Amino acid sequence: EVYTGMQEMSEVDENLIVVGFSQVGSESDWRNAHTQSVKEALTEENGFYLIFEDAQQKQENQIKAVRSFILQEVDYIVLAPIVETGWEAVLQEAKDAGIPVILDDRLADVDEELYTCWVGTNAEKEGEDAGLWLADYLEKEGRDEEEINIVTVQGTAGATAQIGRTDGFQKILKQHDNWKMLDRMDGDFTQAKGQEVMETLLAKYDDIDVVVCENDNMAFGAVDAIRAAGRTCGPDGDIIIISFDAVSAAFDAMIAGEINAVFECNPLHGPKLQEIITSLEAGKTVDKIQYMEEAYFDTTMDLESIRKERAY
Ligand code: GYE
Repeated sequence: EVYTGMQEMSEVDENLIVVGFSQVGSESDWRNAHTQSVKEALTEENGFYLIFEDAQQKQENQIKAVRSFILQEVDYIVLAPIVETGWEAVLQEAKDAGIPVILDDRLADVDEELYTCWVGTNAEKEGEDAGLWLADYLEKEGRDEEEINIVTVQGTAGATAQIGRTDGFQKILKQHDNWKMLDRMDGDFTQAKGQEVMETLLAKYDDIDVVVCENDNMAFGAVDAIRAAGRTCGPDGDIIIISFDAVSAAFDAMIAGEINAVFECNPLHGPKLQEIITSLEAGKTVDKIQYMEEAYFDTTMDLESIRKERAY
């Protein structure tokens, strides 16, 4: 049961740890897996009372949610900030109220006194890994001297995952004089926007060799746009597709030969949050920055077997 409505707060068993969680939205498969993981870990059975608020991709809704958590005097606030900027005031309010804030998934650009710790992904490393993979792939294909035209379908502008993946890939791009970034466009991490942006890019450029999609759902949209334009992609097609997240549907797309490689972003943060809060309750200190473990997958691997072992 997910609770809303302040008057019921007095009915909550006082032995439970009350956590207010402000989620970004439900823009992607990754996000849905992330929500589910948090809901499955912070249960009454495990000693928690979770107040879940979906901000529908709007920062103002997240700010409202954090303020309502403060009014409800929750024990902890978990915040997945949609973008990095604009959090100073409301997080200061939480601090003044004495409520610890755990940043989750994305970072907030605030004084580090304003949050207890952060759990998430090393997005910059993911971007770099994607660039290194591309260099290796092109070399194996005998195309390492060729002029390579790249476009990026970017995640929500100003979100940690967007900034990191863009910067990380750019770092490797700069090491290759023959790689050219033709364009970067915002696809807001959704499949519909990814498709729309890819349609625009295909209309604008007829010589795209590589599409970097900053999450899987945008990659699914991009693949649809490429096929609708009568073009081909994947290992046997003429456009290389690189993506991030590694949700289950991305394995289908790699197995179907539509996407070349996916850089994993692990959404299963629930157990980690449970562990952090339990430690804090016991008066222990926790690491300020906590990265999830991540791998990458491409079509040269035994994807069917790998997928069987995976939980999302
Ligand atoms: O990659 C994307 C989601 O912030 C890491 O947000 C997260 C990203 C994830 O919408 O699919």
